[in-house]
Amino acid sequence: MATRMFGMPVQRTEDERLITGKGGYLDDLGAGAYAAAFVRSPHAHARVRDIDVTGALDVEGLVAVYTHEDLSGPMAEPLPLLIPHPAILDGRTPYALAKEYVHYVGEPVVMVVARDRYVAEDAVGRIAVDYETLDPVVGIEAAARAERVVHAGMSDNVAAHLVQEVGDARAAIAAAPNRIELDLDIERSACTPMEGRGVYARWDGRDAMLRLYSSTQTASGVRAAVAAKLGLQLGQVEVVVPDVGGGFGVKIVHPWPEELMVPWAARALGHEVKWAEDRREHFTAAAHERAQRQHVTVGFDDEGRLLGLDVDILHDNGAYLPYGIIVPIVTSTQLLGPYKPGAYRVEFRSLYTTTAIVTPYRGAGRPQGVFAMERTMDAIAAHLGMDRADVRAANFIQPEEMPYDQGLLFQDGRPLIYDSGDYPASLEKIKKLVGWDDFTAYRDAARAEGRKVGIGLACYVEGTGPGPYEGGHVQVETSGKVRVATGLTTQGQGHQTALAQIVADELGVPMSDISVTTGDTRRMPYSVGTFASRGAVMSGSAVALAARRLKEKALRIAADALEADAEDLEIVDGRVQVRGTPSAGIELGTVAVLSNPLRYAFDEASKAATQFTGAADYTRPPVAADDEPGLEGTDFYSPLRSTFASGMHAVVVETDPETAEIRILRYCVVHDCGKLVNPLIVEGQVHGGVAQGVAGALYERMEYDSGGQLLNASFMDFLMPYASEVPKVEIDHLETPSPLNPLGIKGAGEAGVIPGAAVIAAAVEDAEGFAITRMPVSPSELFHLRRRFDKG
Ligand code: MCN
Repeated sequence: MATRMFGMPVQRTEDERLITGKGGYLDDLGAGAYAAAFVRSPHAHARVRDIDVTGALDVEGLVAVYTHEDLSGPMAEPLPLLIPHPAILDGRTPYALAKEYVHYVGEPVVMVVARDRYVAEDAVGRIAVDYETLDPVVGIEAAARAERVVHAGMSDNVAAHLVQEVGDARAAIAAAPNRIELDLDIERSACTPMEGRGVYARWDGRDAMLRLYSSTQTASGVRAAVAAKLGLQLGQVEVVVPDVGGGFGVKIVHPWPEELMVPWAARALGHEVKWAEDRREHFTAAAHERAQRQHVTVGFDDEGRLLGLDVDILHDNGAYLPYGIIVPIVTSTQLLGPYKPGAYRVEFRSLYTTTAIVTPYRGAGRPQGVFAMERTMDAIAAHLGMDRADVRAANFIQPEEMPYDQGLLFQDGRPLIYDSGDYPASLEKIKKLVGWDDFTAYRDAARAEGRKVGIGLACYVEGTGPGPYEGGHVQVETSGKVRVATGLTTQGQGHQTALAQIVADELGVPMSDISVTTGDTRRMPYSVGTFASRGAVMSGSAVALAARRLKEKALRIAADALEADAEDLEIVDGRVQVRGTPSAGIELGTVAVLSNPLRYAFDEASKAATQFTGAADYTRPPVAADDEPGLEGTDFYSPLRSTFASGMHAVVVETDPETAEIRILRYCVVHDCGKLVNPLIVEGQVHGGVAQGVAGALYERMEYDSGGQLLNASFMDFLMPYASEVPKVEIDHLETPSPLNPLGIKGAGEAGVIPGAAVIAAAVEDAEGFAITRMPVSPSELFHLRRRFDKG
């Protein structure tokens, strides 16, 4: 038998192309396209009184200038609210171009199309917009106070309000022998992918087709939204996603205003149009996340067991909510992690502010939830003088209690049920990996030398691989090469490699014979997209099912040709053969020839040459009467519910007694994403996630001033950690297979980032001896905290 590829640490096959400059990104396309640029609001909140474009009209090379007045029909209406929810009280979404008001700095007001980007930017500079400035609403406190409102017609800034309760939490807390309250704060942050957003559109009048390229996380979502807004049928729009230099959630929104305006202008002008976001636009006009204030009240017994937990969350959702309220819903439901909370009550208010919109950023609300829960665990341990790991262990859901229903409703409205996991085993692993039990001696010895070191631990669970569905298409060429397509898109996760590994095993062909296409609606028109760590679970399962379907057909045709029973056949290294008699067989490519009445074969050796294997046979059906011609299989995977990955991080830090610099000495991860398709890829995903977790804990934040101006909208001012600041990550895996999908997989793409703020806060707290309740924490903030603590 050929080696099984599932589970092997195969090097990513796409990387050579990508790291040798052969990738094709959005801005590499459309050399002859007109360029678009946008006049964007310089104010956080204003009424647009007048737009005077005359200054731009004599700029040489200008093609067109558009304002909201040029739009009609669905294009003149607000953008869709993509994920409605009953808790949304007033769901505001932006217009493609601002209509009367602007609600954040960077909101698109005018679109300019020109010969090239230089000309377009010159024209942008000559357009005069007369604004009547209004009061900005910046930050959660200001939004909650509601002295000023963001949106006309609203009496406050509450976009959504949700309460979920299991049992009577307040009564349980009141009756508990111990009680603690915590006020916690996570600041606004954002992902900064290497490549910003971008879109390039071609309108083909001959067949009335829109051909769209977008740097998006959801090709089919963009297709559906653009078709609806432009008054086109789905079949008139094709979306192709080229190589994407990172998404991390920000490219999930569909459509972005620019993603609508570019194809709209391409059709209006009968000419290709392209827009590639610049870095400043990305900082101000794309999406941010995190930003929450949490008030936790917890009641517990003398052994540290939770009796009641009451969490009140204020969430900053920025100026609009085109993507709904996924982030605070995820925080409020997945906050519980691996624990049984006793009675639980959670309430959140999602607030409008005059700042960039908030949509999921890798981890999507979970880093905030884990921060609340894990800070609470540490506070309980401190209160009772218990070991922090023991408090956690006292509250774990046990493996034999799986599947475990937390009694809450998940973001899709279905019950939140953990399918599998072994939290006590993870805890044992992480304690061993980091040397938890030996740390006290190490800390004491370090203190004796005047050094401050601390250790932290944080646990999380993560609902991954949500539905509703994803598709797979597998096709064997007559050369024996296998083409796989799935609709979700790739931003650097290594899907080409991992999906090829799955198909290689299912079909019995070498990986080198398999190519994988993602994010192309021409190959797979129905899809959902890449987010919520769903690629491996959803597309992995879909391509496996499609390959199984194809295999069945291949064996049927081969059985006919070999005059054997299909059940006696197997596929080994791309050859269908009789089990136990390998000499009796035919190549899979030949089966593909037989599956098509034209009997057309492609000669792989000479590439250009083709040959017919005998005359085309029009008289005989290629396969069984009810089969279709061609050796292809398509299938869709649609799970019952999400599968729950989990993990634990432990960190050792050292804080400088004078400068308050925080250095990470060790970063350990135990990770359970079910069966690993490719451990090398998973570890790469964890490393990347940890880098973003460290960034969110120690460096990155979006700093608005009180007027709503983003103060650090460039890499000169936004503090991103470099390789020198990201620690070496030590990883151990636990594999508790998911019973929900055919491969036993759970997602891995967000795991690394989720406990970052919680675990680093815990370690800094341990080093310093006072509570850390606000993240990120910089050296100067730590310095001031020390002074406050020293003063008592
Ligand atoms: N994998 C595996 N075995 C598992 C689980 C996953 O081998 N048991 C592999 C998968 O085959 C895939 C990778 O790990 O190659 C990530 O898989 P998965 O967890 O399914 O996540 P997705 O494919 O859905 O990717 C989305 C996820 C999210 S939500 C964000 S945000 C994120 C992330 O992936 N954005 C990324 N990782 C990123 N990595 C890069 N380089 N760029 C981004 O924008």
